[in-house]
Amino acid sequence: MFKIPETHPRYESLMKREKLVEGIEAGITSKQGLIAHGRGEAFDYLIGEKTLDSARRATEFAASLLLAAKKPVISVNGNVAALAAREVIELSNLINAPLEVNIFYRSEERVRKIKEHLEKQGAEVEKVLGDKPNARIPGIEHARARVDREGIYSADVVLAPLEDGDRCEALVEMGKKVITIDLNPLSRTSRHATVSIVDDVERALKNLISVIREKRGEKGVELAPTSGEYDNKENLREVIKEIVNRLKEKDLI
Ligand code: PTJ
Repeated sequence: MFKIPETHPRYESLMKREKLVEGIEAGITSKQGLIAHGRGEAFDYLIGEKTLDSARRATEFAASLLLAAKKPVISVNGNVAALAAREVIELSNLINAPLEVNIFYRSEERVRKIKEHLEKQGAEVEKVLGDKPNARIPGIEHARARVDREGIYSADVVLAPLEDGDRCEALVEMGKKVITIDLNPLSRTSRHATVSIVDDVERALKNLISVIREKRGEKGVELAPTSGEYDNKENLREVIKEIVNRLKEKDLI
């Protein structure tokens, strides 16, 4: 790993790049993952590399959905495995949800390596699915359609960070609640999800974990709001407003 001085003003952002490069070298991240991350970085710059209030609201709702879920599943791709393995494992244990390795640029070798990486980081072997897909998401031609019948296929709530827009739509079409984490508020994924958290994947997962811990600790917490009580498109408009206001405050527009 290239040594980045901790005093560098963009230390955290540069370390994410290093993690992805390491992910590629370890065979868990796709090369295309770097391009996808670059797009994410551009949006992160616009939001100021910190969690917006709108993302906090989305996180609150996502936490309630996950706590009320009967069968939650967390989808893991090559970028998520490189950037936030520890966080997805912690969340999986917290809400008792399996992790399902599910990748767009699929190769069986990369699926195996991601699975092994998660297990090395502490995931329980029986909790990591995805290496033996035995069902398909209807209407999707690419590899992310291939899922586990006991995992994404039969889940009622799917947390899918850095998802593909068409599959997000197909999962919603199947009647599932889809929570996504995507720095791009304009992406098809963000627009189609039940709840979109517009934030960096590592920050968003850390926030989700702490909100779930807080809600668990609360007495008599209301656990089951329906998706009707949350307007995802309205929250995405708030994201854009927050970005614009931030740029105005900085006298950039
Ligand atoms: O491992 P694989 O084969 O499944 O491939 C994973 C990628 C991410 C390469 C694949 O799913 C892909 O091509 O994704 P897209 O369609 O480029 O979408 C990725 C989205 O994630 C973009 O909208 C980015 O803005 C967003 N994004 C990138 N990095 C981050 C992010 N969102 C949150 N946190 C990030 N660190």
